[in-house]
Amino acid sequence: MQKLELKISNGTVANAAETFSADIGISGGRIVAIGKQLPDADRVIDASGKYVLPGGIEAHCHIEQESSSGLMTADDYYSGSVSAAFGGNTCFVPFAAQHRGQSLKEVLETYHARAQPKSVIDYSFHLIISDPTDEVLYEELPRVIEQGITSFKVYMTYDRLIVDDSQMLDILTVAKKHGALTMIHAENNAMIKWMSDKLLEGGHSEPKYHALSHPRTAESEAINRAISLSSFLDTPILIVHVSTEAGARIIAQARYDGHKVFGETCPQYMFLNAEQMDLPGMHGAKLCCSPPLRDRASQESIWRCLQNGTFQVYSSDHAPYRFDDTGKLHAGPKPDFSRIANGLPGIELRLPLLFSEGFMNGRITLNHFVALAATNVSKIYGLDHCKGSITEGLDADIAIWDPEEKREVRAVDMHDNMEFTPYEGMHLTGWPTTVIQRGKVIVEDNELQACRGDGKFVPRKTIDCTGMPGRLAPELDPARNFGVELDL
Ligand code: DUC
Ligand code: ZN
Ligand code: ZN
Repeated sequence: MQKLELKISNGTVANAAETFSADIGISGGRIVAIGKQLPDADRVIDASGKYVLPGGIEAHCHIEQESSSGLMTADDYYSGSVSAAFGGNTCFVPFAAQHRGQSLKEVLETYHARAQPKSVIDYSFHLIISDPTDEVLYEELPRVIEQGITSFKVYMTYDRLIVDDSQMLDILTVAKKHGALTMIHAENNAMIKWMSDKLLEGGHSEPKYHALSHPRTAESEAINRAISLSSFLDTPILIVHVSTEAGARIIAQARYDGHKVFGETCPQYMFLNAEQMDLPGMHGAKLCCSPPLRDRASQESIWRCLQNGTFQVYSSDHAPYRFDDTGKLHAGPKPDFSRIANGLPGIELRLPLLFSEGFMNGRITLNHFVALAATNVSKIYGLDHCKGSITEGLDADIAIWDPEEKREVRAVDMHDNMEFTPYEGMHLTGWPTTVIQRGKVIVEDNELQACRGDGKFVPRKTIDCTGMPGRLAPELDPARNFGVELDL
């Protein structure tokens, strides 16, 4: 074997299924050898006492994205990707959001132009679809999927984004035909509006009432409906940012029943609760997100559902809005809760929180940590041909974690463009101290070693349903519907 470019020696390597002691040899940006007594290398990193893990893949974050009302997130592709890298990630999949009237071509040109010159880590996009015209559905979407953008997000709430059930069926049908995965923001729009009106009529306008205005049942009703629609067509969906036990139970039951349903949760639903929104003045706005924070019992159920596999994906839902008129308070200094920008920062802390409070505290194994950090996402979102595990032939995307490193979380130490973190003051044990992307060190000794634009767009594979359970609804199955073959 030729001389290696980089060797990581003496570490404990973990993938989603195994943990072992080995050195990793890297050349040409790929992992080329795993074992002992590897050849010499231009550079050797000694990982004694450390864990050598696949680089994290952040699958849900809002970067340099305008909301449907035109508000820009605080992070662009530079600050967002730098923050992700310091949190142990080597790849992320932010959203490219279609606003009504826009073509998908225009949307993707915009997001490629935003990401390509700035991102320090590899990236793809999920497409948000808010205007499923015939042109979008039958001309543009198939082309987008061919370009390797193989997942879409749709909203069941928000007036400028919502798709109705019939539009959802159309989108799911296209996704099924072309092998894409549909991600669903599941909340019942009417219930949220009704509750918001009642609360505001009653004079309850402070930020903490945002949590009440999104009832738990609004989430579980919409999850149930989304699963009914997708299982009717027998096409896979992923319910994003699940916050309630009721919602998680519906997902667990659907998986048990043999439907192609995946679930995602986020650190805010495990580490934070709505009581913390009861702050003086407008400070509770910092914790406004949708779905909202719930109570302590919900936090425990969400942890349990992460442990028991109901959720396969754990993402930050980083949606950074500063506590000023560029973000949270864009509608004025004292807006009612319904006009506060929704979303929390967390891209840098997603993995340190789970490593410390999940793995180090014994709630999940190291292998489960790796699955949630990278491997599950790589499989579900079609990245496993190049990323998501420490395997010969894959990209050398690696995070070296020091389990002895203890730090207090402070907003000033974060690398995003925010001035607060909801996790301020937490003491976490275990941090990613060296991060390597395609064989190049990008974070080391608390310093960024990567340049703007070092990250590359990664085309993703279509979803492979082989081995997944599921069946067509009888009404769509020619064997059971008088032989009717619908053109789906
Ligand atoms: N949905 C998200 O996915 N993120 C932030 C806010 C929202 O409604
Ligand atoms: Zn959402
Ligand atoms: Zn989100």
